Amino acid sequence: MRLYLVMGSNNCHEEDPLTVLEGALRGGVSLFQYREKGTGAKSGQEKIVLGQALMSRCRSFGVPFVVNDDVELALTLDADGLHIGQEDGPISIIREKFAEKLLGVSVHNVIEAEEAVKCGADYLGVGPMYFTSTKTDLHDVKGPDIIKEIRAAGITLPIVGIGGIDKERVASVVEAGADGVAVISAISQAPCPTAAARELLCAVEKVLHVAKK
Ligand code: TZP
Ligand code: MG
Repeated sequence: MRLYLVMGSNNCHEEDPLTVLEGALRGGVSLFQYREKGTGAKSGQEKIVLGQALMSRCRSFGVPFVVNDDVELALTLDADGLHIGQEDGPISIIREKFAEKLLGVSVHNVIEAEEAVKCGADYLGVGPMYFTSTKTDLHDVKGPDIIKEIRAAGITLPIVGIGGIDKERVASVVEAGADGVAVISAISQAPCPTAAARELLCAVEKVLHVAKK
């Protein structure tokens, strides 16, 4: 959960998504989510074909490949998991369909976090940590304090913070109790995704190692 890359084709302006993903995997991304959403997003067969190609890159690095929202696509691709939001249907029903797979849930407060835990989520995505223009239907910015609140409520499930995170902001998110960070633009828009991933991972590990001492 240390460095989670979330990405679809429209998050990559300069390079093609496969090149960006490959670079990011080299830099140490530990989990990948295929989030094909928004303007110009692929659908149907094209979405499947890109998903297969991205998944095979992840497999060659031994990194789990998770699909955003799309239950059917996750089943078609035989992905390693699915990530859902609050609007994607009852978590417990989806949990049953993905009994053997990784299930991540986006949460925005303690109540949603507790519900996701109760329904058997494997990890929580918490955000938005900071303002971001990457997501159009953005919830209110919560800041890292929401992670502290979720931890204070006794939730021990793996957590990643998401939303507007760059290398300078990693420490505040991990210090608040996250196991790692999830990013889109900090890697997909970086001039060198490998270097960007390395720096983000380094920033996460720095906090975790300090915490262990
Ligand atoms: N969910 C909450 S914020 C966000 C998602 C998918 C977008 C994160 O993108 P970025 O570029 O890392 O701010
Ligand atoms: Mg969703």
